[in-house]
Amino acid sequence: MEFLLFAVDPGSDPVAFTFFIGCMAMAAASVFFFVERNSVSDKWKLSLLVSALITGIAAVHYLYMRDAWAAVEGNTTALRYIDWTLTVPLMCVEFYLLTKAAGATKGLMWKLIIASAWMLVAGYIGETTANGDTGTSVMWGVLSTVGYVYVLYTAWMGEVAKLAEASGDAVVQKGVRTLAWFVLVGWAIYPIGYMCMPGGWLNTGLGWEPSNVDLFYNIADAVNKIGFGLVVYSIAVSSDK
Ligand SMILES: *C/C=C(C)/C=C/C=C(C)/C=C/C1=C(C)CCCC1(C)C
Repeated sequence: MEFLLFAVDPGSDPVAFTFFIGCMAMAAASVFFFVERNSVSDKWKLSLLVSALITGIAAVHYLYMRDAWAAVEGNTTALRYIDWTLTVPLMCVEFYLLTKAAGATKGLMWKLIIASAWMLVAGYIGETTANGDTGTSVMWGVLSTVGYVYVLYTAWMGEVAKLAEASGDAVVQKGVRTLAWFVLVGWAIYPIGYMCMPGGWLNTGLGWEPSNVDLFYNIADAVNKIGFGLVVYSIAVSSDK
């Protein structure tokens, strides 16, 4: 019992609390997207299923990460990156599905997936090998950012943006632009968390605790995974009207 209370009491351990609430929110979002699949037209069903998968995969990982946090405080890195390696490519698939009618190719989808995989592999190496060394942390952080900037560029100015423009569909244009904002603002929360690691810039510069790594990642995941899904849902609903 004590264990359970510890994990849901925001006062004694705010990070543990965000794991708990994150798990519930992701699970609820999954049920919502999955059930709402039935109320949108056929062409949107796959997009809503992908939204449900993203939050569903996260819900399961949060269940395990919450336990890992309680048992070996802070050591959630492997689970975290497994979660991201599955869910971030699915977000790239969402961009592809939205712009497919306007001519998006599988090639575009794979470019986004490879860039985001690069971003995650470099981030994982940084988190697991830096061991308090600022140079290592910064080097892998910068290498990771190259992948991030590629996705950002594609969503704002590159192929995805051009295809949305060419679609001539105001709902798709607005939706893709909103998702691009998520990539610009929501995804930018992750490097802030990364920089809280021992040796990271915010850790050495401002003295931000390494426990903030998980706090920022949990907040970012809730914003991005549930937010992305809701945007896709609202695109489907408005375009069906
Ligand atoms: C659902 C999970 C998502 C949307 C995860 C996104 C993760 C990132 C955008 C991570 C980015 C990073 C950098 C840009 C540099 C430092 C290392 C990372 C991996 C934290």
